[in-house]
Amino acid sequence: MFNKKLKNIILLFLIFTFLIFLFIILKDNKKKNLLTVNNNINKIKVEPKIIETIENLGQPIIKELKIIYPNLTDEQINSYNKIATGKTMVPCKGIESENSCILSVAYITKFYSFCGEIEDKKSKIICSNNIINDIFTTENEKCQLLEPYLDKVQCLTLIFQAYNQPDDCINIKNKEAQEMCENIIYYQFAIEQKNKKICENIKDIFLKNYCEKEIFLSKDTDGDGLSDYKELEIYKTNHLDFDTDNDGYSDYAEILSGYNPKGPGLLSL
Ligand SMILES: [Ca+2]
Ligand SMILES: [Ca+2]
Ligand SMILES: [Ca+2]
Repeated sequence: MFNKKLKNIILLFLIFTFLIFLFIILKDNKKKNLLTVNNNINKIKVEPKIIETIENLGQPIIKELKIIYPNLTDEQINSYNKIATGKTMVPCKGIESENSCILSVAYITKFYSFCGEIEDKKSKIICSNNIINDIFTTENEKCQLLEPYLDKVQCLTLIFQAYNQPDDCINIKNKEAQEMCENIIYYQFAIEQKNKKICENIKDIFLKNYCEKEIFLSKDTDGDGLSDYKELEIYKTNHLDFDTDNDGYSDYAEILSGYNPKGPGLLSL
C-alpha cells in the first residue's frame, strides 16, 4: 500500500519535472525563433536603406547608366552608386575597374571634375561627354552670370577641362556645348601662343573679341617683359626696343626698380 503511494508520488514528480523541462525547452525555442525573426527584421531594415539611397539619387540615373555603359554589371552599378553617395573618389582608386568606377560616379553625381581622375585620355573624354550633355545648359547659364568676363571664361574653361584640342569635342551630342568646347580650346590656344589669328576660329562673338583684346593687351613684341599696350599707353617706351634708352638695362628692369626707362633719373609717370 505504502509502496504504491510512493510509486505514484515519484511518478507524479517525474511527470511534473518533465513538464517543467518541456516548458523551458519550448520557451527557449520560442526565444530563438523570436531572435531569428528579429535578425530578419534587422536584415530587412538594412535592405530598404540601400534601395532608398538608389531611389534618392534617382532610378532614372541608374537606368541611364546601364544604357550608356552596358558592360557594367548590376553589382558594379550598386557598388559605384554607394561610392557616389559618399561623393569621394578614394574608393575608386586602385580597384580593378577604376575607370568604369570613376565614369559611373562622375555620371551619377554629375560632377565633371571627377573625370579628370582618369588617366586614359579617351576614357576621360567619354566620361566628360556624357555629363556635359546633361549639365551644359544650366552650368552655362551660371557662368554667364559671372563678372568680369575673365571669370565667365574661366568658369566655362572648367566645364571643358577634359578636352585639349577641338577634335576632342566632336562627340558631345549637345551642339551648343560642342561649339563652346571648341571655342574655349581655340581661346586657350590663342592665349598660350599669343596669336590673334587663332581667335578667328572662335564662333562666339563675345569670346572672339575678348580673345583678341587679351592678346593685344598681353603681346610683348620686343620681349622685354612689358606688353605693347603698357609700353604704348602707360610708360610711353619703345614697344619694338628691349632697352629704349640704350643704357644696358631693359625697360622692364628699369620700371621694376623705379628708374626712368627713357633716360637718366627715376621713373616718373
Ligand atoms: Ca615690350
Ligand atoms: Ca621696350
Ligand atoms: Ca634702359
